[in-house]
Amino acid sequence: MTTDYRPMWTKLGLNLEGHDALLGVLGQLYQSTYLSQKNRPAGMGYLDFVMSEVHGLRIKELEDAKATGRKVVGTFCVFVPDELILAADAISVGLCAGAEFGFEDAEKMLPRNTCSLIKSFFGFKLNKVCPYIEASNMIVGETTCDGKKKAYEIFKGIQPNLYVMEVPQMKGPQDKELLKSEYMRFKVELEKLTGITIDATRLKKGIALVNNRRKALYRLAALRAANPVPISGLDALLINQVAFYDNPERFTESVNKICDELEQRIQKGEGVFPKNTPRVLVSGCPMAVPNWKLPSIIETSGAVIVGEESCVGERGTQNLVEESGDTVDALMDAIVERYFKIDCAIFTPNEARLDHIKTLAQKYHADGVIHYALQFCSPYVIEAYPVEQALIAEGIPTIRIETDYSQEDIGQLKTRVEAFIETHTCPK
Ligand code: BJ8
Repeated sequence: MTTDYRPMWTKLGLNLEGHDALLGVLGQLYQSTYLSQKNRPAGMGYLDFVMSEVHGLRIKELEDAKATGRKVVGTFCVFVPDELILAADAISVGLCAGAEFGFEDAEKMLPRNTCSLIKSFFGFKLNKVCPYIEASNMIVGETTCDGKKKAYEIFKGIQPNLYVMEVPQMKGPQDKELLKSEYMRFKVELEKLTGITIDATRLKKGIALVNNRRKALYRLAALRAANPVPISGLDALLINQVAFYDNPERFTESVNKICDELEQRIQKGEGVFPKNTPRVLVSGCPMAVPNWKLPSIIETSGAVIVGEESCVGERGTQNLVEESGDTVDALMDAIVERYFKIDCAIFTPNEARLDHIKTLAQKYHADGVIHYALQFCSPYVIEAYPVEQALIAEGIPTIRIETDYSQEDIGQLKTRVEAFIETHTCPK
């Protein structure tokens, strides 16, 4: 960053010392994890730029938009429909945090055995180091896992503009009705916040914007089926992570440019790793920036990641919203229809997720699946067993990994991942 953003950060109420420390760690980690990779597509330069300005230029864009009367809405879950936020001419930003920062403070309010993702956003808030939280006019929580649901009750005390949306836990007709009523309630809340009435024209525009972003991400995902793989799993993960922060039009255009380049690579038989490198699908909890620990271990252990069954990945982007409706009600139904299919582990039963994992493993020609769960995340830790059984039944090798945001288990994880790759994935 060349511009001095300190006055902006001070105005947002950030703790500059803590924020400097966080940016320092983030910069070093990015250097060692991302910039050290070989054969990266040239188009990743855009992502490098976005990351170098993630607390700078993007925040300035948000602040400039706010100065013209627009609002910023921060979210923690892919159940919160960006379509509605955009239809209200607001800006949506993902708030999930992926760094072990401020955990000591978080643990004064939360039990130690809370998942790292929750402790991280508490740590960021308590230490005032996240400009996205501080720039948000409204923050949306949801009743997904028990950890988040109960943590939001405490979070509300330090973040008064928190709004909580109810998310069903089953997939019956009454659950779909609940989701629709919650989306209608959210629509009213957004209208109150922005002073804009969400009509069918605005809603259609919001739907098209988000669908286009999804289509670009599907295009990217499909290209990873090639052998050799044209882009690393780390870079593909970063693209999926940045989707939550960036301007949707600019992001979509940049991803499509990267896809053009990847198509050329495939035509020329060029890959980021040699042909026949063992291929792995990662499945499980979402990975927020800068949680790159496991992907980095996998891709420095002789394998390439070819897909993510994750909310920062294909669980979050699968299925488009039907765009043909002409009334607010029809379009809201179409939104509900799409989001109701999300197969997060908070649902019971959750057979659809098992099918999705098998489909992705086949589609991307994965030699094995690494199931990733954050420690103390009951939904994903418990669902790891049925996932494992479903994959074994299909003859797909799998391993369960449970970890957190600390760096202490890197050596142990690397040993397990290397053994898995050596034993279960045979180069084709
Ligand atoms: S739709 S995965 S984004 S809830 S890791 S906080 S589940 S204890 S993040 Fe998620 Fe929405 Fe589901 Fe996706 Fe709880 Fe687990 Fe922590 Fe988690």
